Amino acid sequence: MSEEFISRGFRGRRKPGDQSGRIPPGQYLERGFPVLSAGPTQHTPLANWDFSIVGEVDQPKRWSWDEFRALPRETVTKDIHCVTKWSKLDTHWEGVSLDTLLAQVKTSASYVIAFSDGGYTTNLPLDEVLDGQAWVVDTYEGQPLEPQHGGPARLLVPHLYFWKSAKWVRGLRLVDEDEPGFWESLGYNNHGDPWKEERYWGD
Ligand SMILES: Nc1nc2c(c(=O)[nH]1)N[C@H]1C(S)=C(S)[C@@H](COP(=O)(O)O)O[C@H]1N2
Ligand SMILES: [Mo]
Repeated sequence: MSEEFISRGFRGRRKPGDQSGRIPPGQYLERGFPVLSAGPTQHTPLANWDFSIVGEVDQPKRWSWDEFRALPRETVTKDIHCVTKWSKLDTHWEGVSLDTLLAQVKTSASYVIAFSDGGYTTNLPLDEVLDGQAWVVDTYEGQPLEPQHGGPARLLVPHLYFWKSAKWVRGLRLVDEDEPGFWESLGYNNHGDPWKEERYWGD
């Protein structure tokens, strides 16, 4: 056995806390937190803020800020991946699971259109936002989420590229037929799995 083989094998061994294997193809590790917004930062006063579930539902649902804050909360630690090629590891968030929110409606829909203050939208298959895959978060690293990062509340869908994590989110529209959101209609991939490099239309 050659020495080269032995040392390569040794170095390739995974240690706890090792970051190898956590950066999807084509991505680099970012330690800051870049701000990416297609339009101006939104500043909706909490008194005017609500979160609603509308569309293909038995009965639309609406939560005021206080009602939203009183819902069962979860703390999650997730890696996030932006299509502009940065990834951040172990980001800490708090908020309400979409399981909790969507449990309040009956629906036959298969897709979700998240909509935000400022007009941003993004589309997601319903079965990719259930079972602990998506949250409406209002706290980042223990602090209220800053407006530039989508505060008071944003969507967090960490298993897809970060454009699916709509900032300033105000609700979900449930639909039977999929329809492209803001970036999806401008050439970004409809699905956006970073591990499959689903960046652009046709990837
Ligand atoms: N409302 C809204 N949400 C948005 C965007 C946006 O322009 N408007 N940009 C998306 C993109 S492309 C990314 S990478 C992330 C960036 O979030 P950040 O600014 O907190 O890093 O927000 C996503 N959510
Ligand atoms: Mo992005």
